[in-house]
Amino acid sequence: MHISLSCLSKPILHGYFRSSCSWRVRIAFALKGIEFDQVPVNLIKDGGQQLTDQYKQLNPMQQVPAVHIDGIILSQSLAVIQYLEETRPGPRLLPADPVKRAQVRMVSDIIASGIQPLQNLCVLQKIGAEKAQWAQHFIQRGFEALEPILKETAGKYCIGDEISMADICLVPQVYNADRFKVDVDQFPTIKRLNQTLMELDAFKVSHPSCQPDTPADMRA
Ligand SMILES: N[C@@H](CCC(=O)N[C@@H](CS)C(=O)NCC(=O)O)C(=O)O
Repeated sequence: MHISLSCLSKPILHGYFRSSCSWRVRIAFALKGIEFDQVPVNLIKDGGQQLTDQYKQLNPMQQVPAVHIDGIILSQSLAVIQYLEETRPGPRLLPADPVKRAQVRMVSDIIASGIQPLQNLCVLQKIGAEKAQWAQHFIQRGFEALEPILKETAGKYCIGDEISMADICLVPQVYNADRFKVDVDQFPTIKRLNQTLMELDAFKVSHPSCQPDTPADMRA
């Protein structure tokens, strides 16, 4: 039997403690019980280490995360999560039922395409002085769309009672909402789901407050 050596080495996550997209990948690794190494890419220091020519080789979009796994480099957190789903055992992150699976993708896309990109660092840097209001506006607008959808789809978690990629997207986005002072109390379903999910080990161990590159003054 031929086993590729690259499949035997631990995946490497190039990420940043406070990046919501890096956190998504950390949660997926934790839920699947996959050990991985982390290489910090500081988005602020040195003008942004994601902007170096060296890092651009890993992710031409010059964003984190980039994941070295099975001999390939993958960027885009949802592509990474779906690759893990298709290649690794462990709890399913996309439901078997096509309707629920579509709902998981819908909620994940609202966050990953409709909210997070609008409050991304490189966007806020272009906005300048109004950046906090800008980020707050688009998170607020996104959560106003998400709340009624989740009210319909949620059970214990975002879609029914099984943890999924939607939950992996939700929790880091709520963290960003707090950072930009969006009042999450306006969104009772989002708030309840976030609280329930934050009780789980996979969400706790992957939290920005306890990563290898978390600065001392932000450690929990
Ligand atoms: N769609 C990408 C988005 C990646 C992304 O936006 N990463 C942010 C951190 S969460 C980043 O690296 N920002 C750096 C910058 O804007 O310069 C994914 O899901 O991985």
